[in-house]
Amino acid sequence: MTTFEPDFLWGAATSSYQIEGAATEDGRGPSIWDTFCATPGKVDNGDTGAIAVDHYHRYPEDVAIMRSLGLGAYRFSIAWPRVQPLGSGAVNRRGLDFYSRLVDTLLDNGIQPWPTLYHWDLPQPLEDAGGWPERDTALRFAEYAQITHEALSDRVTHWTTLNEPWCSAFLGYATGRHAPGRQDPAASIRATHHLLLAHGLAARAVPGSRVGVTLNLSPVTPGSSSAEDLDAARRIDGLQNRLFLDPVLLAEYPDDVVRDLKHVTDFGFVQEDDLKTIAAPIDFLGVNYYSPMLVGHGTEPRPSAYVGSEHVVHLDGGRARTSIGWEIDARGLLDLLVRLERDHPAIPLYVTENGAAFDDEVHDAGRVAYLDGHVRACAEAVSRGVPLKGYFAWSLLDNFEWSFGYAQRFGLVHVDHSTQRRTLKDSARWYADVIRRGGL
Ligand code: GBH
Repeated sequence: MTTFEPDFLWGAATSSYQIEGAATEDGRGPSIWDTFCATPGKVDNGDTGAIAVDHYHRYPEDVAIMRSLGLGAYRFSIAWPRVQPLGSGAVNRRGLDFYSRLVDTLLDNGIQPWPTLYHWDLPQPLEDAGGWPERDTALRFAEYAQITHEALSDRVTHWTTLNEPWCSAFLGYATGRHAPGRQDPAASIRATHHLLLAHGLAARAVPGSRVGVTLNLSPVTPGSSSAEDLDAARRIDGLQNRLFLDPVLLAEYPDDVVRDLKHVTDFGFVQEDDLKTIAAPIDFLGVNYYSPMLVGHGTEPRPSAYVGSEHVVHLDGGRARTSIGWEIDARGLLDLLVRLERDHPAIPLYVTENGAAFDDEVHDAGRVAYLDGHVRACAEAVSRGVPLKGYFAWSLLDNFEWSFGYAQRFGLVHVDHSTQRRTLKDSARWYADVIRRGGL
């Protein structure tokens, strides 16, 4: 039997736009995802998060489900356009009140609230003013963080600033697969810097609380030991992992990445002291892991999220895939956690997302096997001395899976998207058992 320390935190995660719905209720302003979804061709099937899984109204039922699973913590995100409909200035009390009710309900049920301040729903007026490529967006974020912290910090102890800034920057501003759908490589690097700056400013704006940031990280393996493939792996590791880890934890941008990006942008937008701000002390690092990466050198350049590295190709590792097409490799999570401990010892780690899309309605053996393998990888990492303090399954509920719409289901709990009926999947029951036993 594999057990974890009794204080290991077991949770599940969601995000605001993916579950809340109620997009125009109680004074919420539009976000870039409302706009993106309304743009024909951007989201499969024309799906939108306008209703999503109606969590805004059904949160008492959802918290009751969390309690029945025995969750120790619930990771959710706060929608900035509910708190500040224009992204700056006026505060919308009714928006904050929703999160206040949610937090109270969680605490009444013995569940720790783990809010993330930004999971991709930028207020549209800030995008109209230039979005993340503009420095001002980071300053606005600090203000929003402070407002939200003031409202909830009497009950919330752990704050996460950003979810996956890589996605916001590169999918939002380089490939355009995510909102706001821009395709401007130089802008994606400016966005990266201002997201990181936003993180650092917000980390300072939550005094007395524990604070962290969640990154989507992945081990990157070269397809062969050829010099070209090794260089491809170095480049992708740089853009996926070190471009975010190094400024946050070491107060520097990796030289090789800056060099790789030379023909895309100089880093002239970095102002004095920015890196000091970005490296504000944090109490934990959140790690989202789904799939490893295997890369090599391609002869023909092709458009890529990895800007400046258009010659890199993504190779097939030959493993089984989930329904969204991502390869399944629990070993990748172990390698990643061990590497993080090696490169950045002593920073407490939490897996803040891990999970799989499968179509099965309720008897989801594939998801159980995926989660089982990855929880075992976590146990192995702990046994090797990695300071891993908790694990959050993605996701509590089937939800709006961004540009895939409702077609891809990551939930432990099935949601019938026409009736909003919730049904526990086998994976939810399996997870409840893991939590009850404190391991596998
Ligand atoms: C997370 O992003 C998000 O935080 C969450 O909102 C989302 O619902 C969840 O994951 C599931 O998607 O095509 O094989 O090269 C995940 C970020 C970035 C992970 C792209 C997979 C591509 C893998 N993703 N990446 S592959």
